[in-house]
Amino acid sequence: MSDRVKTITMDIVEAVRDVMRKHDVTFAEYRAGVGHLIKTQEAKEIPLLLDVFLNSTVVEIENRQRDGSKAAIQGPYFREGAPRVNDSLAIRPEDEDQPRMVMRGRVTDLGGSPVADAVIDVWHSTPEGRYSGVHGNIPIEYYRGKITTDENGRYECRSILPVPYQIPNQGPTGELLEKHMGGHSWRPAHIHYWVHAEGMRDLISQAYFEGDKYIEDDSCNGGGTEFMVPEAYEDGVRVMEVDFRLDPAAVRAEAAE
Ligand code: MBD
Ligand code: FE
Repeated sequence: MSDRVKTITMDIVEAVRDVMRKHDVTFAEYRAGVGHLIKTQEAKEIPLLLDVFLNSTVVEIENRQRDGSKAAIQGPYFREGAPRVNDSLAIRPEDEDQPRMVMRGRVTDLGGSPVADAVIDVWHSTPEGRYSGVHGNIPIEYYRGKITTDENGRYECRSILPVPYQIPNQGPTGELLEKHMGGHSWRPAHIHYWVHAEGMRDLISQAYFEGDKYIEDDSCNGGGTEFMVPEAYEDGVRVMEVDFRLDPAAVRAEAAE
């Protein structure tokens, strides 16, 4: 048994009980809440629901321990096993005419020395704001890949440009955000990154595009302008220059006994 699981679970239950008492929650309301969770489960939206409300809090806690680049929310649509890519992510044939971007930058340690052979998992949505391997029948090979840094810590890879993005809003999570909470389900256009390097602390991050009105009005509380990349073009292609300064991996605690 893990003391931490027990302690946190009891605290969650107590926190929810306090909210119920504060608002005199009725039996009918309680059943409505249970019903909403059943719908969320049936729509396979539990990861989405939790990430909308709570991913940003894990990020906040994580960032207290970081001296280098800050982490951002991961969202529910990372998938393991993306292919290694060189100069471009795989582009769907029907998106050939879409505007392009080039992602590039440098991975360094806290002192600014390059980190070679870092692997950066990148993933982003289609121009309809959907993720491959998750929504519809978009084959998983599109818009996902692992980029490797060269001996100077540099990476560069092309893709199409993601667009302002509405999280799936036809199900219970959208209903909660829009109908019951009077909000919206938009996120700024974004690229997701997960940086891995030997001896370094993993970094999960995102990049937003300057000029996107949802950067500071994000349904998922995505960290705002801190992750915004200034608008820049090269031969008409949007350049997304993002550097990552990695913290060292946490020193493993020696076995206590
Ligand atoms: C996403 O694509 C996303 O990035 C987040 C944080 C939540 C829902 C969908
Ligand atoms: Fe996303």
